[in-house]
Amino acid sequence: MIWNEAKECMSRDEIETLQSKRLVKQVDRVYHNVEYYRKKMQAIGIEPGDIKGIEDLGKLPFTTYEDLNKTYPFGLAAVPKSELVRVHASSGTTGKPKVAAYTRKDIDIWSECVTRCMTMAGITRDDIIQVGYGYGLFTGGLGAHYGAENLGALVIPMSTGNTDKLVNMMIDCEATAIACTPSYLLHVAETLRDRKLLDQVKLKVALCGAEPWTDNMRRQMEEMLNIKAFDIYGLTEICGPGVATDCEYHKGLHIWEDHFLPEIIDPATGNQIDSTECGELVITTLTKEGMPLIRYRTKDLTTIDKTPCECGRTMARIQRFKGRSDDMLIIRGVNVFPSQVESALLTIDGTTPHYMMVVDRKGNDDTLEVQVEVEERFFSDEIKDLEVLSNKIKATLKSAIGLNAKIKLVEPNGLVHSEGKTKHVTDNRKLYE
Ligand code: DLL
Repeated sequence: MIWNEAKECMSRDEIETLQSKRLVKQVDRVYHNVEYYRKKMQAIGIEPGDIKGIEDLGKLPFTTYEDLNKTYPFGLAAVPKSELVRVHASSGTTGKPKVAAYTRKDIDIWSECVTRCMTMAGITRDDIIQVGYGYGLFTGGLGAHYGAENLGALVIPMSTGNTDKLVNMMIDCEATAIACTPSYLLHVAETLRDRKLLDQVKLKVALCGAEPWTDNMRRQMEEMLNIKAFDIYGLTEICGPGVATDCEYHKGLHIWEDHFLPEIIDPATGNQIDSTECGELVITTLTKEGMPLIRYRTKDLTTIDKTPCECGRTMARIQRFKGRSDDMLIIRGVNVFPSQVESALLTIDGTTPHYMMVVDRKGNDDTLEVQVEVEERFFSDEIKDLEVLSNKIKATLKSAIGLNAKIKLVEPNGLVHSEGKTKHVTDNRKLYE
């Protein structure tokens, strides 16, 4: 089933004509309404009149996290604050969070996009869907929630944090669909198995995203729960979940090109490359009013396939991600930059700037160990001092990155000190295929 056939099945010509029209309008809006963009465009000698269609996209400047940081929180808003109705945010590097601000219409379009994704996964208004993404500043919970309500499904807004309760509600309310991170769904499946409840589950479908996952994980969850699992992609800056999803043929994730204009660039040079070659995904929001973004560098590495899909949709497909062009990690669904860990450590007396983050997956749970070199004196002092320091580091990291890490204190020079680019992360999970 297709939610919005008129849009999802346009011919390539129709898609590009619409994109061109919307791009011209969007560039004109940001130029006149957002001083930061106007200055950025003026700096490279570009005026709205120079952009006649998508063929001129490459003339426009990129938007990066640094731009969001400089203009935090509302410097890129293209409407007065009174027209904004919501903000969401996710972690930045060491600076400010990445904030997205929405008008009422932005929320409606976002909901439409999520509804399309849900319909693509076979979810209908007759379904009972549990939303197991976090509600709050993270876009997952409210994004999935509004999309499901727009579809007319019955929504159970579970959020995260209490798996036993989620499992009880799943059985009692006879949930037929679930939206949560893939690693969490595997954890839910194990809980159901351990509580011997698997035969009472009525689930048919799962919509998983917010972190990379593999076909192997898909097979595992499909077999354990007897469901079909779909991949949903999105990022806070663009709106949240619902930028793209895979259909039943699982040959890439259809991106809603009437709202998000994708391109692929070489992350090293910034040059546009053939979209069938792997590079960084760059997205321009074509209809966003609150905080429109021009050529936003997602840092996600992928390719784009514009050939028609067997499902009948004509919207291009981005392939499963090959990695990121920066060092962001997603641990238990939480975005973490090593630089956040580094600056948190620097605030603690007794630690040195030498650290290593070891990320692993035990069963289906991500683990994070932070190994930190500390000053000599702690090792000659009493064990109790080491414990105090370790607890302090743990608490500081928890507040900086929102995750509980295991702390391992290391004597000076106990970690490898490289002369070149120091490696601060060992990720033993194999999440990108
Ligand atoms: O993770 C939005 C979201 C919520 C997507 C719920 C899907 C479901 P952020 O916290 O801003 O937003 O993180 C965005 O997460 O740039 C990717 O690196 C990664 N990511 C998101 N979805 C996927 C996916 C939400 N399906 C960053 N596969 C993105 C791989 C994903 N990576």
